[in-house]
Amino acid sequence: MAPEAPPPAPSTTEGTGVDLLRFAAIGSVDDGKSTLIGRLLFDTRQLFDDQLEAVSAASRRRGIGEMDLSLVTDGLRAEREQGITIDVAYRYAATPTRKFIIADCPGHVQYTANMATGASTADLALVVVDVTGGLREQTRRHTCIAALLGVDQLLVVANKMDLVGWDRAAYDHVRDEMHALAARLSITSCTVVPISALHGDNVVDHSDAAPWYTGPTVLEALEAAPAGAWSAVHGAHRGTGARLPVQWVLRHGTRRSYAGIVGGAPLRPGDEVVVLPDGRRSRITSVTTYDGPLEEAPVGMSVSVDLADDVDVSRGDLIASADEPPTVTSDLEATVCWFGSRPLRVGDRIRVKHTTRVTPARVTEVVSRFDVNALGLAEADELLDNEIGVVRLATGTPLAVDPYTRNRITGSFVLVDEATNATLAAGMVGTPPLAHVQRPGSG
Ligand SMILES: Nc1nc2c(ncn2[C@@H]2O[C@H](COP(=O)(O)OP(=O)(O)OP(=O)(O)O)[C@@H](O)[C@H]2O)c(=O)[nH]1
Ligand SMILES: [Mg+2]
Repeated sequence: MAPEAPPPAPSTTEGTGVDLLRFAAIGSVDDGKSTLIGRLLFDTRQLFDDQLEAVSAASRRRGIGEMDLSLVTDGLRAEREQGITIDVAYRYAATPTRKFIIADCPGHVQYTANMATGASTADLALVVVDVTGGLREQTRRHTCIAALLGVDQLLVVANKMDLVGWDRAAYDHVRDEMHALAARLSITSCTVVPISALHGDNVVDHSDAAPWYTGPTVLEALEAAPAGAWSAVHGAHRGTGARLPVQWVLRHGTRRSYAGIVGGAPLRPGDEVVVLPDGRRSRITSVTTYDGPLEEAPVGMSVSVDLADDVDVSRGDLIASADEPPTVTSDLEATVCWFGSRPLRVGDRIRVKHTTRVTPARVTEVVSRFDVNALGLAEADELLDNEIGVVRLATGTPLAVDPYTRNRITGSFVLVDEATNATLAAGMVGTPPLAHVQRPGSG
């Protein structure tokens, strides 16, 4: 099943974006992500009476004494009967100082692809770790995927502290392990909060249970985290010239205009552009929205543009700033998170969905695999389900790409199965800034 679509970015990210924080709850299955999100919403009074009534009725039906707050995001869907989250659930919350878009991701290994979808638009990852079990491989995998997707702030919770009698050593252990992981991924912002999502300690209200902890609650940390950090750090909306992946060609008699969402940098009438992959040059004569013509269209806005020349533009083409064009290539080196049940190997035929273009491709090389436990790249000749690695693809038509670290729209793609159209991988153009693991004897 397809994950629910994330809520769109506000059309004017510049200026108003500062008070909106998007975060994704990630971590291993059953560590308490849904319960924590439910607790956050409950303790900040974001829930309506009918929601509360439905949750408490369902909790009673299932013989759970207290309210099972994981039901707030898991809903009362049939899949909850299995006790796990499958789809990403998006929730919206607001406190007097900030608005939040929350993605509650599934922890189960089988649904890692849905987790990647949820994390792909996040400013911050809320990593939930069950202190009784410590960091699991899945916790590391989720954190690595979030880092590869450009998330550069971690807020970690050592959850279920009630089950270890608020033992400080158990918290220290999780904190030290997470700090080491964050450092390896070059993430400098990593706060670790000891909590009980079930009972609400240190989530919204400070708890007396851990007098040794003097840091922020989860909500305080969320309110203090820099918002929009993803785009600021990676220049998602600043690092490249303007990009307009063409979604539709609109015909008005003999005149044509090209519709899409502005990426990279604002678009203005008069801008010199190239139409890629062919490379024909032209100039933008007008930029229009439903409300009429504009002098400047900001990043994230849906617009249609007219060009000065009668060039042939189709859906899937990219209109880009002529000064700072992307790279046009049929030989793509990229980092992929592979979610296929069969291994990814050299020679595999696959379909690439990049912005509004879909093209067939062939795997020409599996360069390396990222070892989530050793935290480095190692040689590989295939990628198994849930593995992250670097591959080369030969694409049927050339693609106009930017490195993911500069533009997450033109820098990302998904790989889908040729026959079933099922999503098999999330891809990022370029190689991750990660060292190779020294193998024994490799000196
Ligand atoms: N004792 C205790 N139990 C907790 C706490 N937080 C969550 N739990 C329990 O842990 C179980 C799993 O909680 P969920 O919130 O569904 O876990 P999840 O991380 O969302 O699981 P997936 O979405 O399937 O990955 C539930 O039975 C919760 O009641 C806590 O702080 N203390
Ligand atoms: Mg859950």
